[in-house]
Amino acid sequence: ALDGGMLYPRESQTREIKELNGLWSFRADFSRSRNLGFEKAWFKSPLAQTGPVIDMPVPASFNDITQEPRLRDFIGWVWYEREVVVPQRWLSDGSLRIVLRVGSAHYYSVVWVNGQQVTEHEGGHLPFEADISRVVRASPTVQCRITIAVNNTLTLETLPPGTIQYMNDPSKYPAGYFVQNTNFDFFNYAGIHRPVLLYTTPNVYIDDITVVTGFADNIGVINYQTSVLGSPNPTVKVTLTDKDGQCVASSNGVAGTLKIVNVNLWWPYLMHENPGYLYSLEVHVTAESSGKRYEDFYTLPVGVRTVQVTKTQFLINNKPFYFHGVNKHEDSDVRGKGLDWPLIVKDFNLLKWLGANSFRTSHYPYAEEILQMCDRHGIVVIDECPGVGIKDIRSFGNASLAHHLVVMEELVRRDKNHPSVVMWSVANEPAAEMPPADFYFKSVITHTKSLDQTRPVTFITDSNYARDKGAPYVDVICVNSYFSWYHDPGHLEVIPIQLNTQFENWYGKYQKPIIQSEYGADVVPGLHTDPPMMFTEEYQKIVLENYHSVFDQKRKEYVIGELIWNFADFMTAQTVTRVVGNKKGVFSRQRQPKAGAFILRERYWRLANETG
Ligand code: GCB
Repeated sequence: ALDGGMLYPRESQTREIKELNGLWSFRADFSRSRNLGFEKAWFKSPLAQTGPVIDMPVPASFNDITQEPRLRDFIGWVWYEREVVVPQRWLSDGSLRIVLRVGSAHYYSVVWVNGQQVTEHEGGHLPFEADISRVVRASPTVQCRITIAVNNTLTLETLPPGTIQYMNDPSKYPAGYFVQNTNFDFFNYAGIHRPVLLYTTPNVYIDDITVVTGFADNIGVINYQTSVLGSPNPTVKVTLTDKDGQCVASSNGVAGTLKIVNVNLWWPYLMHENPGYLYSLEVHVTAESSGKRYEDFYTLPVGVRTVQVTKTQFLINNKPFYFHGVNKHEDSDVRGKGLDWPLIVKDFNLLKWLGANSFRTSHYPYAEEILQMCDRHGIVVIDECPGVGIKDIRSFGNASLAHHLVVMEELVRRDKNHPSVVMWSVANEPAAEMPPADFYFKSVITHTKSLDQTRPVTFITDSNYARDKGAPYVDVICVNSYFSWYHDPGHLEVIPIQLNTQFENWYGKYQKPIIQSEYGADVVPGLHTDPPMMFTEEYQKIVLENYHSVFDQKRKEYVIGELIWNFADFMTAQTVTRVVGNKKGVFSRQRQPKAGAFILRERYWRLANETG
């Protein structure tokens, strides 16, 4: 079981936050062994004392910040460090916990405070934290030094998996070099990608909250469960307020049920005139512990909605929901995968402009800040774990599987309370035809369902329908296909028959609803030809139109969604098939529309009127 509930840090009457974003000192360990930092214990003294440092912004990927090719393509440990002043009242008040939290760092992290290791974490897309109260209080000064070493190496047992190759034939390579091979199509950006912060809680504190919602007629129901640590018998009070701040329900006890008369349900964007309705669930804990009185407050936004899958439909609040949306990446110029508010808000404005009601977090969990936006704006999310590129048979082994199960635990723990999240995706395009895929996906999907009984589970396949060994376990079939692109390049006329066959095969075998979870074509913005040729604006447009005509027939039967690949162009490794990245975006990497964006916009708004 995981340690702690990992509630998103929020300020309250009893909790404070201090952000540590901004400039950190930075050094990549270019030593031959790639291990000099550990050999010389760089965490023990200020980083600038053990060698040269450069400025590195946090959050951001480090890769595109400098002009150094060797840093862009670096594989191994990089070291981040900064000092922080811990407020005197935090230090002197022994009834407070001081917690250091990292939103995410890719891929493996070790964290020290004042030279003492406080935690380590595997996985590039989920948060981790450490109670550092004791370490900072032991220090004679209010200054404290935080050191984070991050390693981006991917192996057969990481998620996503990868392999390292050493090119060392001296007749070919004067210096020799390492390559990080992966089976996924995006650049392996690395560094501290999400906010780092300190926050406080009282010693008796709300560690976790889980809500499960439902409704009958106009009565909404919220079943809540809290976990309070630091006291064996806390008093828990829960109050629910609506958007206007009116208290609409309350309850006592660590677990309970709240009933809301005339409930405002949480609805997706364009399905209702008031999408993304959120209540505020305030948890108030009081307790006596060793003669002292403790009090903690935490407020969780809660949307009341249900999700259900039938043979042919995806139901939200008992109404058929059709996914007309996109696949995204956390990716942009300069900052790579670093969280960036202007970019986040721009992307939501573009989603709304498109009339998109949903996206998939291809191919890893996105920042919590993004899911909170989805909750508020009614953008429906298929929440994908970093199980992308599981292609090598050795990545189906026991160690890989065990880690995959833990990642699903971390993901469900983090995202279980988001109304926008309606389905988990445990993988993208694995080698699902290999014999071990059966046991592997059965295990991961069963485990995910045991962690969350309220949401359907899927993975995204590009395997043959007759040989896919994971498909029997999913609730919704999600299929990627690139007709007239990777197959029959240039032959737009093949799309209708091939897509039709794809749908009939999958539905015929499984009688489960289907989402077209990827389709698309690369466009170098501004390239035009007639007749349409690959990589032009015209070609993408016709690929889309041909796919859409088949979707329109099949959505009346069992196709429940279409997600374009991709929302925007994004960076990849350098290969012969990519021209400075993948160009299948309907927006450029700078978020300007290509011709395909206008096709989608017209379609999505029409679909919203027909299906919403
Ligand atoms: C896929 C992958 C996606 C790629 C895309 C492409 O099937 O899931 O990660 O970027 O195809 O453009 O090749």
